[in-house]
Amino acid sequence: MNPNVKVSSDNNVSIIPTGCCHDCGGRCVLKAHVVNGKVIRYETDNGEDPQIRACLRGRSYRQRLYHPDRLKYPLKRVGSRGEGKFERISWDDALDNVAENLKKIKQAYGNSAIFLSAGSGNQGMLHGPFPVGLMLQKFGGFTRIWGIPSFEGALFASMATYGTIRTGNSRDDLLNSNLIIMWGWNPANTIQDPETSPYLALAKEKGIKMVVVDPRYTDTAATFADQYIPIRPGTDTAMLIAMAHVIITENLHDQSFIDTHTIGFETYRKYVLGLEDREPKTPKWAEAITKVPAQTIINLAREYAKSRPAALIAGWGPARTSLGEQYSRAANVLCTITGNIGINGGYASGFMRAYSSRETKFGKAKNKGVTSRITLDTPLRSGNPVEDGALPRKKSLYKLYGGTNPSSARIHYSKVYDAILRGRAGGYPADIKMAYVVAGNQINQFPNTNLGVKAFKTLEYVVVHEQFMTATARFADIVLPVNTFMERCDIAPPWMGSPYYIYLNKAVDSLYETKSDLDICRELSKRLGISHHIFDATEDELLRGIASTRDDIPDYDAMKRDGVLKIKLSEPIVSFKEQVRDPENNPFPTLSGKIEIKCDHLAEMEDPLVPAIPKYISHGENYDSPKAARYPLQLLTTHHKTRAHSTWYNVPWMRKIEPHSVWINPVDARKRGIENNDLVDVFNDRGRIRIPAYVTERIMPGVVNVSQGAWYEPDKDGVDLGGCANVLTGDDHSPGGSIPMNSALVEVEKYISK
Ligand SMILES: Nc1nc2c(c(=O)[nH]1)N[C@H]1C(S)=C(S)[C@@H](COP(=O)(O)OP(=O)(O)OC[C@H]3O[C@@H](n4cnc5c(=O)[nH]c(N)nc54)[C@H](O)[C@@H]3O)O[C@H]1N2
Ligand SMILES: Nc1nc2c(c(=O)[nH]1)N[C@H]1C(S)=C(S)[C@@H](COP(=O)(O)OP(=O)(O)OC[C@H]3O[C@@H](n4cnc5c(=O)[nH]c(N)nc54)[C@H](O)[C@@H]3O)O[C@H]1N2
Ligand code: SF4
Ligand SMILES: [Mo]
Repeated sequence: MNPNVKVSSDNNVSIIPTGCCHDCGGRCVLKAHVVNGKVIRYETDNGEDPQIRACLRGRSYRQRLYHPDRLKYPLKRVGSRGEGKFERISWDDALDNVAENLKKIKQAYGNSAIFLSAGSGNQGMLHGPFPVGLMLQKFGGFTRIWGIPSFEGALFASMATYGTIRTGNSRDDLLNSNLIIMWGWNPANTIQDPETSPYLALAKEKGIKMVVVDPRYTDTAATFADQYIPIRPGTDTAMLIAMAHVIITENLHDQSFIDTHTIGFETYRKYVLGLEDREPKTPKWAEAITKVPAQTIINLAREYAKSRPAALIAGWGPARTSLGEQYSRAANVLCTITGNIGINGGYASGFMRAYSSRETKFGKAKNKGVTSRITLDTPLRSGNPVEDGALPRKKSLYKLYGGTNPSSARIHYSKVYDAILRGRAGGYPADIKMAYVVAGNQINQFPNTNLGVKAFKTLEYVVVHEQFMTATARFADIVLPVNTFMERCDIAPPWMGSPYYIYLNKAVDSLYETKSDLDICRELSKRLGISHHIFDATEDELLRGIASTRDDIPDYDAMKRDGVLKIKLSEPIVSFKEQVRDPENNPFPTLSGKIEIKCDHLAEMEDPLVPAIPKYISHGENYDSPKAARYPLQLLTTHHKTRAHSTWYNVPWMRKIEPHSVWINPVDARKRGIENNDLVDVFNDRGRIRIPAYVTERIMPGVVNVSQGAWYEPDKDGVDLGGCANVLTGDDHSPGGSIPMNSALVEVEKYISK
């Protein structure tokens, strides 16, 4: 019998410590109660604090595991591409087909024609895209993306300002703050590590004031906030800069912190005060842009500067706007000039990683200072033969450890469809002929879905590893059915920075004919004539090997037995504590060794849209764009509490909790004759979706919200009856890489059936 299995008193039920690890803001403990090879219920962590308790998505996992629509057998396309007509075939035939087509494409066009669409569906360290990437690497390489939709703007800003992504504090440190500002951050829904909401609840009990700045009155605002400030999307940079104006003009900034730890304050001060452009960035100036009353801006600025230590947590949502990196830079600089960095209860914002358990012991040396000086002529190495030798992108912060995906062989996330359609002739580094999709729902989740449909129709070959017939799987030539984390073992690191690991023990045998991504690659690698020890080793040997690269996993077997390893910290993690306490011996890992309010590496990009200091520049589909005349509403495409992207959308319990809808303010609804629950069309030049309206004051006038992840289901006229937000989003990106998924202009009208 499996030594991990705990047998309960009635002797029929085995309780298997496993977990949940989609890309959902958490990674949580699930204890599967198994009877006769079937999960009959789940429990979660009832152990010692902090408990890593699963949310309702994890608790509903039986409905996903045993969903009648699980893909059961390999499928081969019989209709035209995207039509969704398939026939069942054997594994041998399916794998032969994939191997043959990989070889054919490689021979005809070279490896760069193979696009690996590696999604976020499995966050375990062994399964999911990892074995596929390795296999394709051994096969001669593949083309991939740069520009992570989650956080590319915040990542770029974090590297430019601090030279690192490790800028967060552990959540227990929130209790040391006098004020917590949650800016475009909604952890009551997006989790952001399972211990975040419990610590926010403790902070509230302790009487710590909390402020939320968001165009929506979120569940976080409703649950925790003492003050809620609605703001027009895409304009946060203006408010942050106006707060700096108040702080500087009222002499509330921390001059000695600035003198010791930063460079470039004077340049920023001149911009803020308008000494060069004759435009002082006053609260009144910002009020006209943001719709936040000047007095509210003044009060928040004073309160933040005077409440030290105070935590300004700048979420990634507002960085998913046009020029989103300016917002993150402006927030980082506000944390800096108030001296809220490197101290308990303060917060640096930035990328916000706290505990480093995602990084191996080998990776840790990276933060010790800049060691390599890469220039624009330095050929880069990556291990992926298609990328090897490529030069850095000029706008990649390439001198900073390649922290923002410097290779010019990659294609930006937003531009994959355009690259498929135009290839090298359009200036892209590859002519893509096939897509290898694993653990992702690209058609649904990449911006500009209708362009994606057009692009995918032109591909010669598409293979998809999936658990369900997603919008993307419908475009495949071959669909390979994959098992879930209940049906195999894996290790999951935490989301962002809580100190623990989850060990996911296999709870039941693989259902139907499903296999793991790793097992599929074992079979395919034989057919492709490639070898790597990973394809020969057992799952347990591989997981043991992964664990051995971490110095914070002392006992693999204990972790496997318990299903969770909670790492005890002697004190809260506070990023930059050493840099602030002893700057002589601990430079910041930037090029100057200081926090860069002004970053010369940005200036070298010679692009006015990425200035050396953070600036408010209205850009793209902002509220004041000429397009607003036709499409006057600003669309947000937030992360929905009942799903992780498109995952869980087909789980009935989750759909009941909060049906998919477009949030619209009563003022905007009334103008358009729309009442609550009316079926409405949300549209722009890129497409049209048809879903019910949720008429609510929880969203500010002028703004609507369609949470991302609902399944794309076009009717015969191309109207998406599923309500996929990306039918409406554009395929641009800013120079720093942020993807403007929250900067799309739309109109809404009541649907009247003909
Ligand atoms: N339930 C759930 N949790 C998740 C996920 C999920 O799909 N579902 N996905 C996970 C993943 S992969 C990621 S990357 C993270 C994403 O986490 P976030 O990016 O933080 O999540 P969002 O919901 O997109 O945005 C957070 C808040 O920002 C607000 N916002 C959007 N634009 C603006 C703006 O211009 N200004 C201001 N001030 N606020 C704005 C939104 O209204 C929203 O309340 O969440 C993770 N957690
Ligand atoms: N408009 C808009 N679009 C967005 C966002 C936004 O804020 N607005 N957010 C973006 C963000 S932050 C992210 S991270 C992306 C996420 O986008 P994706 O990475 O595409 O995430 P999902 O839609 O959840 O698709 C994951 C798929 O993986 C499958 N899967 C799960 N486990 C496994 C496995 O072990 N193996 C295999 N082969 N498949 C598995 C699931 O069934 C699911 O279909 O979406 C982005 N898209
Ligand atoms: S969906 Fe995420 S937060 Fe919810 S139980 Fe699963 S891992 Fe935890
Ligand atoms: Mo994400």
